[in-house]
Amino acid sequence: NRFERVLLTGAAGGLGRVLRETLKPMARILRLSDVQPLGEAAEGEELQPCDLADRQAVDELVRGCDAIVHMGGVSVERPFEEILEANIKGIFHIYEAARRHGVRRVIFASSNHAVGFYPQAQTIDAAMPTRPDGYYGLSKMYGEGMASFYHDRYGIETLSIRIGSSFPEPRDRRMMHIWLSYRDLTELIRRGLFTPGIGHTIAFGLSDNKEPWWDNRLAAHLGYTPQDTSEAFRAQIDSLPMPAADDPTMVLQGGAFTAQGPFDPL
Ligand code: NAI
Ligand code: 15L
Repeated sequence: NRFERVLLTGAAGGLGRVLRETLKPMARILRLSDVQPLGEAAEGEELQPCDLADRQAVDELVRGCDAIVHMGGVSVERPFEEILEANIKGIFHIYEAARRHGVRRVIFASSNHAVGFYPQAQTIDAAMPTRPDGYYGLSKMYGEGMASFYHDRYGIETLSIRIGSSFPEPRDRRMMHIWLSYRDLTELIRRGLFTPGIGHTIAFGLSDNKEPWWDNRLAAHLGYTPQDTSEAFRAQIDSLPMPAADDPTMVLQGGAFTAQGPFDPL
């Protein structure tokens, strides 16, 4: 299974730099895009810098691609205006370009912050209402809404991955529950690209961690079975000082994001 040309946005970012390597077998050509420098094009790569807020530029970016792995955008909580440009306008531009150029499959990097206000004590699935924990989480909710609409209206299929914490290692107790290894992220994307008939599927992006907060049964048709687990890091995380019981990182699923803002520039 291989596409002719796959677009990877956010290719200069933390996950994009990893996926630039691991997605290679899934496409003859990977078209890499970001506003930050992308270095030199290797064999099988095309570089196309682009600001996601620029509709015309995104239209050009998507032309000729068979599938899109959309990782680009602001990846933390920021004032609304910044989120509006990169994330909200950005995802609109991506889907409009996909529609215009006949792209049939999108992977959307959603986030746990679309549901960040659920308590850590509650297990949730993808059918439960969103509970965004900021403008960033709201933009991911909007992105999932775009995916749903463009599927219902135009038949474009999307896997929205509500990524937990995808870094080389979990860094605190919260991340033990929601850590997603790079290997498991890559496999989830592969399933999202090549599983037939996914419509708009929302999957939680986590490895095989102990005591997960998320029930992925509604994404069972992907056949995703994580290979890694945060348990490998248990000893080092247990040795960290225990935060207070009411510390935001210990109460709500979105952790510290739930306690940010308000941003008040006026
Ligand atoms: P990152 O911040 O390292 O990478 C995002 C990239 O998007 C950056 O290289 C940035 O330059 C680019 N970007 C920002 N604004 C842009 C614009 N207007 N036009 C074009 N490019 C723009 O974030 P990371 O960790 O690599 O995350 C990738 C995606 O996954 C993001 O969408 C993030 O929201 C999502 N995600 C990541 C998680 C993680 O644990 N790493 C958790 C949940 C979601
Ligand atoms: C996210 O959505 C962010 O992009 C990432 O940087 C982490 O903060 C992650 O969530 C998390 O919740 O740990």
